[in-house]
Amino acid sequence: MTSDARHERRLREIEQRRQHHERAGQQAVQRQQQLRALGFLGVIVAVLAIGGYLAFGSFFNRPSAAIGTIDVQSSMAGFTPSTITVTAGTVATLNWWTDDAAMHMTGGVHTMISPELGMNEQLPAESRRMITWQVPDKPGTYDVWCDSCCGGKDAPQMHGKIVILPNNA
Ligand SMILES: [Cu+2]
Repeated sequence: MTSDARHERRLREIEQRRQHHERAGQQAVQRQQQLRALGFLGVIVAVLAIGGYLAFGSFFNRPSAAIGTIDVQSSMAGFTPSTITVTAGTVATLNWWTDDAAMHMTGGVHTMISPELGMNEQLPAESRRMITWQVPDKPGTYDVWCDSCCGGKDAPQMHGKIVILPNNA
């Protein structure tokens, strides 16, 4: 074998090794890019999952019989709205609130009283209470009143109505 041929072969070997290294390098870069893409996808999935949980989590966690939250304000004018409607046998959530100061009310509270419904609740001045109420399974229209301000039970404006609809579910 001539020295030229040996030299030639040596050059070929070097070139092959170089190409091999290059391919390995490219593959490593591709793997890195794939990993990065996977990581990014993972972040997107996590964000969607967390967002979905925040948007629907409380909804899914509600008791199946729950209806929407009912806002009720107590004031010197009585209950606003003066009639609330719920469904028998469901869980109702009342968001009960007042802006009134304590000095206008006996004991510093508004009350929500309905002996027929076993209801006797108090709401401190300038506050808000969430009441989770298991609505009794007795459809009808019930009287409810506040007995701690403005004449109480004797004053017509201190009365409201709770309408319990039959549960057809
Ligand atoms: Cu009151």
